[in-house]
Amino acid sequence: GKVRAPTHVVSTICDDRGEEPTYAGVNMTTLFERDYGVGDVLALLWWKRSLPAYCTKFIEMCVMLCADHGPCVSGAHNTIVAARAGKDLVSCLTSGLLTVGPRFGGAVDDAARCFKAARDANLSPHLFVESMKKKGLRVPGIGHRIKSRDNRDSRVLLLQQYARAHFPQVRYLDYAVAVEDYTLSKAANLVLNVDGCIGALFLDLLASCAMFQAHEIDEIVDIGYLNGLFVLARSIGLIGHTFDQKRLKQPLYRHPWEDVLYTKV
Ligand code: Q5B
Repeated sequence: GKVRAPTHVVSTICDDRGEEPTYAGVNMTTLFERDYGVGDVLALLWWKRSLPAYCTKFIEMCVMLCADHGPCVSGAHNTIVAARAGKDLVSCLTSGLLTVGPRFGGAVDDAARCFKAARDANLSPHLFVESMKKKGLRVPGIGHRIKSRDNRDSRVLLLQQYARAHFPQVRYLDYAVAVEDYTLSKAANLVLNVDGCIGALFLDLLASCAMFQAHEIDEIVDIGYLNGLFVLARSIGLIGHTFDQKRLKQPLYRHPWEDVLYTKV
């Protein structure tokens, strides 16, 4: 009988063997016939399904709003230093991307995990924050270096406005905002930040768009898809910073002595 030779790779998202490549079964011609955008392509390649338009528009909003946040943030700074050291595009990009983590841009998954666990367990925002404090942990998705109660992050406001107008429900966002109410009573910069807002709203999207089963939502949160949104978005800005530095022919960066405290302690 027929014996299938064992394969070394299993792949389920994209097939390039036919006349046209397909993303989760949708060929290139169809993408354009249906006027699909980047949000639709992301949904096909990340979740192997088409999502309703309000979801793909939200995904595109996340990508647009997180594309850059100036030259002073960790990622852009690393990219700029690498570009000024004469490195190639991929090195400059990855130098910046390597700073994405629990403090900078990479708190989206942990925010989603924490808000989901706390909200699903009916833990009050007060108890949730205090339980994190007892464990010596910062609340992911809360806090910002320059944003505060009196200097709100317009990205967070825009995402909230959109979700409140278009999502069937926003129970995780409401929970995150209640957490923020409590943390703001402690310090003015403990706002719901862009990572936390995307984390909470993605939980709302997954829970209410009727395209994911409960075990799939758990898997998405567990695997950690959502930092991918920040990485994808910020790559646009980091590539921009690389070209900016090269176009401006900026010299090798050296940090000024006077900005370093040289001490033996
Ligand atoms: N405290 C973001 O801290 C930052 C606390 C907290 C409880 C918290 C901090 C934090 C969680 C991780 C997170 C995403 C490091 C941020 C982003 C993208 C960005 C970036 C940009 C872009 C800022 C002072 C006191 C201490 C702390 C307490 C601080 N955060 N307590 N839960 N979450 N957040 N990251 O200002 O008693 O004095 O020891 O880790 O969500 O990355 O634009 O810059 O688009 O590029 O440096 O927006 O909040 O404050 O470290 O001096 O702490 O507040 O324990 O208390 P700061 P620190 P105490 S969005």
